[in-house]
Amino acid sequence: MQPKVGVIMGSRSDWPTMEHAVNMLEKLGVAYETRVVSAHRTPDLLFDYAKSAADRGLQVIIAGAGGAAHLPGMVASQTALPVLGVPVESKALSGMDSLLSIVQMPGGVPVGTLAIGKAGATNAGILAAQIVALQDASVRSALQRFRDEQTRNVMDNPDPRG
Ligand code: RP5
Repeated sequence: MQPKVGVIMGSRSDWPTMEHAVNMLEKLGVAYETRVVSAHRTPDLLFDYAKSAADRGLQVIIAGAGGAAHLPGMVASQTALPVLGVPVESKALSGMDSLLSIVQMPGGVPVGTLAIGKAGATNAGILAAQIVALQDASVRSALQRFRDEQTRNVMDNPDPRG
């Protein structure tokens, strides 16, 4: 299947976080591709990836990075596709560095920034699916089923003690 979502990250070390985005895309039946693309270690690859993304059929890019997390912003500078940024939890500053790097884009080049870590990656997967669902009825149905299941899980288990 032609990938509609690109899931990229600055390092293999980001995978334990970013796999949660991929897990959601799989659950929701969204075709995706995933790659390591580093803003500072492979800048030419970053430019090629971002510039060719729309022509290759991608509809949205999820970019995760930690520390001086310039990957999402640099990707956004090279494509008109929506870019969702996931701040990876860094060891030194618990992801606050990543969050502030990604969220503080100057007006004019937006990055939709998610929460630090697993929750952010999970929600990036869901948001990307919601974007794809605007033109894809089967993903729309999968999203509705996912929401119904979440609601049912809460309603069926009202006692917090288990
Ligand atoms: C960033 O530097 C990556 O996104 C990663 O979160 C962080 C550390 O990378 P490694 O040194 O673990 O490769 O570019």
